[in-house]
Amino acid sequence: METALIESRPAQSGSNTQYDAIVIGAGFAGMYMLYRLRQLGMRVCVYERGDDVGGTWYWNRYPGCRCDIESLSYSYSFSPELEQEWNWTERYAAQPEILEYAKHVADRFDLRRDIRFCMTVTAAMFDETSNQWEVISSDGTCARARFLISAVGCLSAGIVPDFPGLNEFKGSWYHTGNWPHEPVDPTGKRVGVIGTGSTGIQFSSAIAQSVGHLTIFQRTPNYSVPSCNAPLNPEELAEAKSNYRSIRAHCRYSKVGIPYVGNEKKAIEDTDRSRERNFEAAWNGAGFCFVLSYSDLLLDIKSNRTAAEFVERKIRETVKDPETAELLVPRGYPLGTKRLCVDAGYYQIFNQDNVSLVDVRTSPIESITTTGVRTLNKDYDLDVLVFATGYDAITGPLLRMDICGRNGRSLRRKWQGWPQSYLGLMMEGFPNLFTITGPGSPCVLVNMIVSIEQHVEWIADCIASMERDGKQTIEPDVEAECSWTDMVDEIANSTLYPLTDSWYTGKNVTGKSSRFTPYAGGMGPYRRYCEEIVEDGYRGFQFDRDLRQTQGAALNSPN
Ligand code: NA7
Repeated sequence: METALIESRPAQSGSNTQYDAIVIGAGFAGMYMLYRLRQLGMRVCVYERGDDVGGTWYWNRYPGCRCDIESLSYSYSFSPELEQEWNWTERYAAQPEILEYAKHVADRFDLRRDIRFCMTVTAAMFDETSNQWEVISSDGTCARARFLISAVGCLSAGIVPDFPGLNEFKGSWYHTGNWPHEPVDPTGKRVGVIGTGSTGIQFSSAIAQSVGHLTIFQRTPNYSVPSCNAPLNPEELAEAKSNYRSIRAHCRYSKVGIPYVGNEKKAIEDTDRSRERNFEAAWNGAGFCFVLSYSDLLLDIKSNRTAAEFVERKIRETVKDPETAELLVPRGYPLGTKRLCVDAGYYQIFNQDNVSLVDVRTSPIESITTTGVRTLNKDYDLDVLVFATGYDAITGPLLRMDICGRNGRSLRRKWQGWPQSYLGLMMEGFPNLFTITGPGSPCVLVNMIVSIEQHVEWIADCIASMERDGKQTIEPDVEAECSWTDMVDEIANSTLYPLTDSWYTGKNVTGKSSRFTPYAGGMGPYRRYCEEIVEDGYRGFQFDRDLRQTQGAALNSPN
């Protein structure tokens, strides 16, 4: 049964307002955090940059935008009533449907009354005399709260490369992560897309039929597999609804937070024939789970090669022009170490006369002109230019804000070398600041909603236990933080991920320190670890830390 909401005190607007907790962001993480904090009877305010809920799914409105995790598991599990009343229509939900779901959740739980929309948090300072966070927002107002919870998402700080001349472009240009709310009709137009990650691939596949001409500027080819998306029929939906509790229970302790049971076999130990059969079956139905078709694809380079060769062959078989096919074949990095893309007929669009591929590795983009894109070899005239150029992932959205903890120590400075965090949840020197899906947590490697729910519930339980025990502050020890960060690193180094430059490693951002950020040990093991820490009296955390100790730790800290 759903827990009844305890009537919470309403948030107040205006300057110098006092709350029990401030949450930054009203995406899936922020909405659920608000719901749980209200259950504790807390006065909560959520600050949201957009004018409605939804986070990633609010901003990413580009044609073709769709989740690569199946709808039945990419949804909240906390409310059985919500599960039963919502009907997903497709195996992989498109952005408009996910946004509708987010809005439905906001309505159903009356969340909007505690959300301040169109408010960007610019800075937050911890006041040690009162143990309060002071939070400054874009309108210059300041609010105070004992707890500050970041729910800013991992992929919300979009990057538009600094090409000279962009301001002079006479056509329209957009970043996919900041897509206009009014419809953009590409019909018959000359459209250019820079970037061939998940977003560029989804966007290009969706508009290729309707545009006059589509020019895709590719720097690195990606591995992409068919989504095999399809409508969900009433029987499938009914079956899932009747089994939701066991599906959710499985997801919580699974490796990736999805109901898919991966193959325990190693690719390298299988016969050629059986491997071929297995890859073919995964290609024709597994979508993103293609990467789970053997247990060692992300661990063993030889095994990985077998999967990579399979996909490379599919590309060559699909794309009729051999030169284009060769340009599309990824080289020099293992499959899946840049996030595996899931498409709706991407390779097929290159057989259309109105689609061309430009290799900007051999002929780099030099500038944007008034009429289009200038590469080293050629000018391309365009009406619309789309940047599918990705994000300053995981840490970017946090560091856009000026966050200062004890002794005025800034998070930007602390994370100059590497984002140190304990469990991806808290940082030493930043009391009562929680990060939902922060660096060092499984975040982007698993079903994001499962990851969010686990963090939100851990944070809510932690705050509830502090209330019970009369504790004012919590923060991790420097030792716990260092050893967790080392463990994240060690696990990453046992996989193939760090071999590749990607947004997982931060290499896509000029000047960003490069190391694989997420915890790659899996959702289930991570959840168990977090549970053990609580059972062990919040091992590695300190409550009501003695200030003199903190100053000592700060002096000894390299950051
Ligand atoms: P990604 O996966 O980071 O892709 C960005 C793409 O943009 C990628 O192909 C980049 O090439 C390309 N890019 C970036 N900067 C440039 C410049 N300056 N010139 C040419 N090409 C450039 O972002 P997405 O939005 O597609 O996906 C992010 C995640 O969102 C996705 O994995 C899902 O989890 C959801 P590069 O590879 O760096 O050579």
